[in-house]
Amino acid sequence: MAVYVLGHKNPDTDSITAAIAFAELQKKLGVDAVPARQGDLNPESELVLKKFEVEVPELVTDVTDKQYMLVDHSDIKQAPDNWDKGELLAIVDHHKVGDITTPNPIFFCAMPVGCTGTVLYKLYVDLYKKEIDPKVAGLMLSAILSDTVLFKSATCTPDDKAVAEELAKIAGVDDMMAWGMEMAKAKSAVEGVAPKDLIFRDYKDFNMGGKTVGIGQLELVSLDLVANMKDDLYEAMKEVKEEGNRHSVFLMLTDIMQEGTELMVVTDDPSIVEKAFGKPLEGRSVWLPGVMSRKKQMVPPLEKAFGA
Ligand SMILES: [Mn+2]
Repeated sequence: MAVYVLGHKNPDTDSITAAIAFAELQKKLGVDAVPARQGDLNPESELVLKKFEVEVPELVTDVTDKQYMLVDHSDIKQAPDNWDKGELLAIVDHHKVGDITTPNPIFFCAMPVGCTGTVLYKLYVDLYKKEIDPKVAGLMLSAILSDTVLFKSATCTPDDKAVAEELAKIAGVDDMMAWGMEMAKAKSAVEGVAPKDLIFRDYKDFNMGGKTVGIGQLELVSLDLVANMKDDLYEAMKEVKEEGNRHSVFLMLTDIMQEGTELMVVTDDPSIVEKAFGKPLEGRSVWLPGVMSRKKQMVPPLEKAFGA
């Protein structure tokens, strides 16, 4: 029976490539593993798969009666539909431990590093002593560059950098920073994309103190790229909030060159912003210098503010 390997909903490059890389590792261990994705590829992931000539994983959004493994998440809100009606065999992650549980013991490996790709490298090399195929190494390297925002994110650790250098050698990527910039430009492509699609491009729902809180993020080489789209984005955020019965919707407009985030906010409780970030909302947004990571600089202070 095939074992599906899945990243989170609204997949980013790490979720797509980690599914492929972990499935490849499982195959080397004799498991009939199939990489899958829970949604469409973003422009950056498309570029990455094209560059390393790797096929797009198949779409799987429901795991009823399936055996499966998760990468890059362990939160129910980001997991496939009917996650509890299939058999979960493994989780490889680099986030806080989520709310998924299992009736049986499983393989569970999470590390506080910048990318699932870094954890997978350690599984390949340290735990299972398997070779990484050059194409797969290229995917894992790309995920590290993406998740750590070219090593600038607060989530980036010395391990991520060291592993990226090893992977670049295996993949034959001579100038990884140049490749990272090429990816960042693809990630920044916003022109002609519907506002709601931009919100959902890299979006996660969280349960904070019993309330549904959505956080989207656009990583941009310049905020100028969205300067004349903010009205439309704001309207779309209001729709997203209504449709999903959400308490709040946050959109991080992250400037990776200036290294900060303009946080746009639609919420039932505007005071939550000052509670979380020590700075009040000015109109519909607030500028947060130095903030680039949703996982490390957005989710923890918001969870605290929501009393989750
Ligand atoms: Mn990740």
